[in-house]
Amino acid sequence: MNDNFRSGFIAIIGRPNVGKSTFMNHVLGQKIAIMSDKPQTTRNKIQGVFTKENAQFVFIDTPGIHKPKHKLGDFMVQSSINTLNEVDLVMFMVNAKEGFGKGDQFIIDKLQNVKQPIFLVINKIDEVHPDELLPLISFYKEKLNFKEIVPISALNGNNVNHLLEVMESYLPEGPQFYPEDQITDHPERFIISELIREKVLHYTREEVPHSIAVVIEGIQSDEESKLIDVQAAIIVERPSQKGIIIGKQGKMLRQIGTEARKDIENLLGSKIYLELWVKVEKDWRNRMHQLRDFGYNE
Ligand code: GDP
Ligand code: MG
Ligand code: K
Repeated sequence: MNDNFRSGFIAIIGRPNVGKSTFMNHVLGQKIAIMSDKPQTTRNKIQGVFTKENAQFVFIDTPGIHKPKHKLGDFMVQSSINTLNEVDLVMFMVNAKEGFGKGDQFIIDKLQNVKQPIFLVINKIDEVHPDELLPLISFYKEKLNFKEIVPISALNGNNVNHLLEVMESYLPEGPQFYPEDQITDHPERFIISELIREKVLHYTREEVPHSIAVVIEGIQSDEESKLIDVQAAIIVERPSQKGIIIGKQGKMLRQIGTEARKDIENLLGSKIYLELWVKVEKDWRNRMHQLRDFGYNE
């Protein structure tokens, strides 16, 4: 046994769309956290586990800290902040291309009280000229006492290995928490629901807001036919949204189903039969007592 093994929990925070999920996926090499060009796609925490010879990194992709607009927002912010007090390292990701915004300041204000080491990761460096990087680093140095500032491109992997090496040196000596081949501790049903949600958001564009949820109502696998049967409900707030998702003669829902099924089949490595339908649940975001049913069980 190796007695210099390091292990720890790393929270990834940052404004929506800075590239947190892309980073996770690059490190883990599989589509686990859901990527999208729309903000707030990732609402639950996803633990991705990366194991190398002498270390294990347990990443927590937080739902994002931002000024809440409704009760669900409050819940999400609080959940993210609580996470920061339980981890060994905080990775705050910003976008090299977009300027510093109120959203970043909000997060930095929250970080003032965090005792754990905080890394600033400047992502999307493939989108800026190298000369722009140094002024950016000086700017952020003034904002908070970051332990390290590391520029990367999560998309093409530039400098990601360096970041992992620096992170490793900050992890405490500790045990291997998870088996080597484990990359997520989330049940498949959560990942399936996120893959479906991603397709809904993608195909409906701006017409359907993030106020949708996908609930997996059942999964049965048939040993003989090697087919997995999944029943899922897409929850919307208004009948008009239901109409958009179903589309003309059900065309939109069929397209969402087909695309989601392909991703789920890739993930699980078996044939899927996906039954999808749409339900209207008025104002569900503000009904806290329902949150548990939708998987927000913090
Ligand atoms: P999250 O909301 O922070 O999880 O952000 P995502 O990982 O979903 O990324 C949002 C968008 O930014 C996606 O379209 C990504 O492809 C894109 N993106 C992420 N990282 C990079 C990067 O390093 N370079 C570029 N050019 N785009 C990136
Ligand atoms: Mg994300
Ligand atoms: K996103």
